[in-house]
Amino acid sequence: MIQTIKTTPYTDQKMGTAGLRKKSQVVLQPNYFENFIQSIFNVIKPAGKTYVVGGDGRFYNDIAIQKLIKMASANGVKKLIIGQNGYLSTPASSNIILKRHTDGGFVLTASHNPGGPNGDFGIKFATATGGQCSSQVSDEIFAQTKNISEYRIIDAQDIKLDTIGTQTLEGMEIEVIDPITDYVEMMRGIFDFDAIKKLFANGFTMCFDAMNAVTGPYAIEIFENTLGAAPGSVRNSTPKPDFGGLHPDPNLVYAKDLVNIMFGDKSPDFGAANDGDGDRNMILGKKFFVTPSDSLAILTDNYALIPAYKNGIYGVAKSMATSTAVARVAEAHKIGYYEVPTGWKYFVNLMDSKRITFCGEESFGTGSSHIREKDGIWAILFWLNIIAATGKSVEQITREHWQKYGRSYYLRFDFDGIPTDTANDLMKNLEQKLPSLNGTSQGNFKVKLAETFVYNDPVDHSSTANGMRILMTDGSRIVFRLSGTSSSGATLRVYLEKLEKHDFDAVPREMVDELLRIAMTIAEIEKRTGKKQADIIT
Ligand code: VG1
Ligand code: CO
Repeated sequence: MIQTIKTTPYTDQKMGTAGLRKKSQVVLQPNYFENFIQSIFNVIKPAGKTYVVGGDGRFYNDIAIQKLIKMASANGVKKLIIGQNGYLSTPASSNIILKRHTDGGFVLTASHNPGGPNGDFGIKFATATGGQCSSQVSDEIFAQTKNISEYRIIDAQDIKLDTIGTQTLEGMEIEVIDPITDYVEMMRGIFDFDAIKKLFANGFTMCFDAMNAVTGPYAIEIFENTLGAAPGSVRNSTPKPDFGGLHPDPNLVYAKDLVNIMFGDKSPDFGAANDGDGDRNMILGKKFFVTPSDSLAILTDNYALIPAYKNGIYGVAKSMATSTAVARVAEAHKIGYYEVPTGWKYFVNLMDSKRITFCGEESFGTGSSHIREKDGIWAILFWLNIIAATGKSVEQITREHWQKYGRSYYLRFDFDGIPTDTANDLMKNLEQKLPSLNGTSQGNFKVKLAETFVYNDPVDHSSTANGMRILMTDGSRIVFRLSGTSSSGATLRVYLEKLEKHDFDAVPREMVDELLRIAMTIAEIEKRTGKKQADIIT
């Protein structure tokens, strides 16, 4: 039976860089989740339509998914395609949206943010493109959340999601699918699985850390069962509601067990990790770390080694904050090159219009037009395929890349937990200062251009401002942005890049030290936030 429940609005349901992301305790407030879902429905008019539903298995996934199912039925949805037990990685969900030509999908995740009652919860909403909804759509949804007075839900028992098959709820079809099979098939269609199988058969070793999040079962099936990596190559492979206390963000700080393994004695040949919902990746070799910006450049440079791309690729795109390494590759290969604001949704139009095939972000995100989200396992298979095809190690491949194109030393400095007003004032002050910086000398650098970054989408002609950049005459860069994924307070991100043509063995932190001092001074970071140094450096 359909129930119409009266509710009152919350004022903080604005989506950020990737969906809605909040503290779990905020989402647990009465009707908080329901209000948000009904607001989406009010905008997308879901009657008669089909959606994909899944999540990364974090705390509240199981309860939220039941609410979502019952609300979808009450709002006239024709069909839901749901991952078994409510699990789907973000890339697997995007694949199913496209493969089954659905009208969109929901992934219940706060991505790389920690989970559990004291962690974060979130919702990513995708359209029929397979990518997350545009800012225009999320603005309309936000407007709905501020005016909502009721929502619709079916009063029924919980749906069983543990068995594959089809059932109905008040006329709505519910198809529970294996979340892994379609994804493995897609990967098999892109990469040379036989070559990678041979690599493992010849004794190649890897360690993949699923960080107790959603990609564990995908990784076991692909790396161990299909490609023959030794049993135990995948660690932390069982998704847990609190990720076993891990912070499922694949970087040198949070994936530290994997880093210790890869930098220890007898390290495997290859190391990798994914984030909570499986769209991010970190790549490591023996005692060697590949920055995500370099990874994007290296994958692009080696596209011809991959069966699906060997006949040529369209262009490549990166988020503005990502290092310029891939720009040099695009120039060498004479392919299109685009810089977009931070957030995967900005790549979608470029992929749909065949302007780009590959894209990536400095935040451990890499992907291609096989779907409309970044894809952690895709990036790892790409690296394995390159290694299988060339017989070279991760370090060799990367060093040869630097020899050819130069090395962009690159680090991101995050200043966390800043009061929102303080952060906004800091950015406003900086913006006013930018014009006066043009042409000035800053230490050993000379400013070529200091500006607010504005992206004009070539497809829908929308215009988006995101962050500020100071470009130096030697190719070095300083970028400032406020995070759009923090669940409380503000995070200031300062991205530093120094291009080096000859010295490839320096310590990145030392290489960017002068740029950091310049950035701290120009933005008055210590004076305004009281912080002498960043909280996290990645
Ligand atoms: C961060 C990253 C951005 C990424 C986004 C979502 O956003 O910087 O590159 O697209 O997270 O990633 P922000 O606004 O906090 O800088 V995921 O893996 O959470 O979907
Ligand atoms: Co993610």
